[in-house]
Amino acid sequence: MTIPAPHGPAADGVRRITVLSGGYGGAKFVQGLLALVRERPEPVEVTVVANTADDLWLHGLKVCPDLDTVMYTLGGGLDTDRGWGRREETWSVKQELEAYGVEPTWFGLGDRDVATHLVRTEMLEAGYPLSAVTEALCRRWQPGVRLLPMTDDRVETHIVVDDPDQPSGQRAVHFQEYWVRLRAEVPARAVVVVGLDKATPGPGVVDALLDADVVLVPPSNPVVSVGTVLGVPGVRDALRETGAPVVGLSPIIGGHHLRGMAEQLLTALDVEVSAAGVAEHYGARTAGGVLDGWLVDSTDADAVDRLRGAGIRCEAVPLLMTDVRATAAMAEAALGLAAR
Ligand code: FO1
Repeated sequence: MTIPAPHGPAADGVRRITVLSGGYGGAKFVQGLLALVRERPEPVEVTVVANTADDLWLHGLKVCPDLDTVMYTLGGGLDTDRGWGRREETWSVKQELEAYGVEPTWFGLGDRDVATHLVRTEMLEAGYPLSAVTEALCRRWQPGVRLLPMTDDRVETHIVVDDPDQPSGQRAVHFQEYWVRLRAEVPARAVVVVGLDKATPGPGVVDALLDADVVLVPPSNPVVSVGTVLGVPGVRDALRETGAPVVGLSPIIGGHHLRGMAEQLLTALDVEVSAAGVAEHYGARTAGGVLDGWLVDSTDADAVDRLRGAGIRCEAVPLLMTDVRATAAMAEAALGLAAR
């Protein structure tokens, strides 16, 4: 299927695009971006800086959901119905662990997926940093982008929830427990990203931001995906310093997220759950934030004037990633806004 060649200036000089990404939303956006740039006469290199704060140690294995979701999605190995893990998956290991009564049973690793975690854990224990591990795994999957962990240091998002059994009345649970076991059905009182303040950007991350011609912020979760990438010390500085325009796409349409738990987490941070609220949360670069431009969905056209007043270039376009063609059109609109 051919994507219509962009009607913008063909040679607009964009050679390097860097994308800050979480899991499935970010990966789907990059699929559309790759389809678009592959139609261009000159080669374009896409670098994805992915969130690693969803990571967890499970049964002695290091699991990196967002890195794996980007790698599997772009490498053609993802189960697109689930939005995570491998297609054609089997669950014998999970069933055997349950038979042994091993917890947690609420988070399942597929048999094929276990191999990824075995390779990663083995390499980490041999002393390789997560960035080298990711590069090695991508040699098999060929995602068509340079996939960089936001940091090689250990960071983990924990969510504070109510717990009457605790003297404080609250307790912190790992993000995966909040999302997968609690199904984000209880209020999130706070988001704590353990280790983030001491983390350093992974190899290549700062340069990928400084050397980019365009930086894109896809419709990933603004708190536990994009927010954590922005929270790595040095990343915001690089975004403020880069000569590249920084353009984002709203993950909130008509006041709601499409999937995931952005509404709950934005509420925990007292951020307005709207296309404009997220953009203002990221902030205009001219006011110490990170955004030059922001795309909102057509249904949120009322946000355009408000954001322009806040110093953020804004346009309303269809933002539903229904298929690669629709997503490519979103990517084209983002590049178009960046070029203006
Ligand atoms: N999500 C679930 O809802 N249930 C699971 O058992 C589960 C297992 C799992 C294993 C590996 C992996 O990479 C992702 C997995 N996820 C599961 C999804 C995960 O919670 C999400 O990919 C992100 O962390 C949130 O965006």
